[in-house]
Amino acid sequence: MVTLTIDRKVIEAAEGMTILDAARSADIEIPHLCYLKDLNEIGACRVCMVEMDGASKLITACNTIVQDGMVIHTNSPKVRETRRTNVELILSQHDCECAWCVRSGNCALQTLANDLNINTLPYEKQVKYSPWNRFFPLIRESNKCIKCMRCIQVCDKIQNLQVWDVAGTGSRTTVNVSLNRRIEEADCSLCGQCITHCPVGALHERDDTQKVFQALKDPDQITVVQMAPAVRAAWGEELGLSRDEATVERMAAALRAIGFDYVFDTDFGADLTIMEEGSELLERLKKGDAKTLPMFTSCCPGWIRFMKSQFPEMVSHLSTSKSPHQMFGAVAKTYFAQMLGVDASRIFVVSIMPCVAKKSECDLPTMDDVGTGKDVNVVLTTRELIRMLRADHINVHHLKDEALDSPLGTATGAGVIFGATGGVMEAALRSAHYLALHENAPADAFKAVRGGKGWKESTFQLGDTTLRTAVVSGLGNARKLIEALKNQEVSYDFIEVMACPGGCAGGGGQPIHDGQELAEVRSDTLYDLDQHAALRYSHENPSILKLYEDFFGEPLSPLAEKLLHTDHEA
Ligand code: HC1
Ligand code: SF4
Repeated sequence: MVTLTIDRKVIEAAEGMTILDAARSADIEIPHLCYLKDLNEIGACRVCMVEMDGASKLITACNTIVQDGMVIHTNSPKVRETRRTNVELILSQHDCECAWCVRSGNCALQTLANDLNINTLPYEKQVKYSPWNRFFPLIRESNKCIKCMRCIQVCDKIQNLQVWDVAGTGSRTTVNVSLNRRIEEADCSLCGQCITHCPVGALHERDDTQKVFQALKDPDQITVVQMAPAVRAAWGEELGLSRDEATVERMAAALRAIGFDYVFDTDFGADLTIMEEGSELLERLKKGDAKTLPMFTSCCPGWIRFMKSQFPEMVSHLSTSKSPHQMFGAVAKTYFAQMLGVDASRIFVVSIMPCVAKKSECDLPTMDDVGTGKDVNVVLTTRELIRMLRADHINVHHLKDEALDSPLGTATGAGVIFGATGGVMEAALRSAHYLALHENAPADAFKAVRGGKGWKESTFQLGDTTLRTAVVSGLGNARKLIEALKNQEVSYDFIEVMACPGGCAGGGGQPIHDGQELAEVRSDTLYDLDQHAALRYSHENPSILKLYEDFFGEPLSPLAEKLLHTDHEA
């Protein structure tokens, strides 16, 4: 331990700690902007400057290690003046158009400028505008970029994709797509982690809310909305709802208040995915073909984009099962349209997802199996849902819980846990056990696959078959796993991959809490919902059983292959 003094307070701090962390442990918050623990500790923004007795210059608190006897001042006149100048300089390169910025009210720079009472700029503005394809699901606003480097670091260190880099020199230094590429050429997975790690509004998803408002006011359209598993664990965060208040039933009431005709659940699609993917796994295991084993899950479009661009030779290992929300779209426009007695073209499907990559997934030419143009019309992120609720002045605090619609709103706990890393694997194992042995294992028998660790292995016995599984989240971990597989250092039968660290709970479309990772907390909510669910096995979902009885026949039937599976190589 070392002893130092910060703002006249004597503090004991562990060796190796930064001044910023040591101060925090004593409830002294040093303002900062670019800093992200363990990811970006480069002192680029110079906002965390502090004064140290005996030093001629101010030092950065985020990356200076504590030493015995240090005397630090976090708010001396010199510190205050320098901090203010540094923030003013950053503001001089930022467009400061807060009125229509998606991060207004949730922007670290806005908060800082307000806290420092900056109300005029003594510097000439030098804002850089770069062209960008506004149709791409991920938008970069160079005029808002503050060069904190967080996007570069998260893409590089966590996702191992190197989409972003520093461009230009001197006062023209900025961040843009690396290697002078356009974003469409950069192998971006669209995981959206750069968005959730950006402290300002320099990165955001394409806003598709107006397309949904258009459909809602069209009397010929029957609007059907589905919400992803992970959305239910996060939608209340920015609306001031506690975890207990932010129920899926209250979300249903909110979606009806917006004007949707039918409120359904992607968890239903997740249960359906399990039926198809579980059956597919058993088929592949029976065949034992090295071209398709191990089998990788296919519900994360960020991961699919990564696999196609980084390891195209491995694409045959992906499950052909579509992702749950795409299965849902195809079912809504066939089975459900038939139930209503309407043409598929009248059904407008909106998916509320924690995800940016799903915006591109629903646009794929292969995601039009019904022939209406798109099986899912629009994907909105959790953040866009919140913006729609705000735009409609819906006070969610006054809403009462409402049941979801039937039949595509009926789901099991197995569907709910899809939103957490390991959840797809666990749900699949619950049903694969039943499909293989015609009896249920206890619902928690496979919980060894849970947990936020980047790469987790487990082995299970399904009758005579030993199943070796792995679960990874984060694309850097996925790359390591594939390389280990190729080098024959590891061997598995079934692998779950989610692009975002922690799975969809930590998705790139989720509400942003600067510097906080909430995937684990949100996953706890999902596991809790599963624990208390009336049904916990996808194969026991009565609506799914009826769907097979009345429409698909059985998993992997020709109609199921047509509507619920896809060719990733097409
Ligand atoms: Fe996901 Fe999925 S779990 S991919 O992470 O398989 O987005 O939540 O909706 O489709 O069900 C996301 C979440 C989501 C799909 C499901
Ligand atoms: Fe989207 Fe989930 Fe994949 Fe992230 S982990 S890219 S949120 S599907």
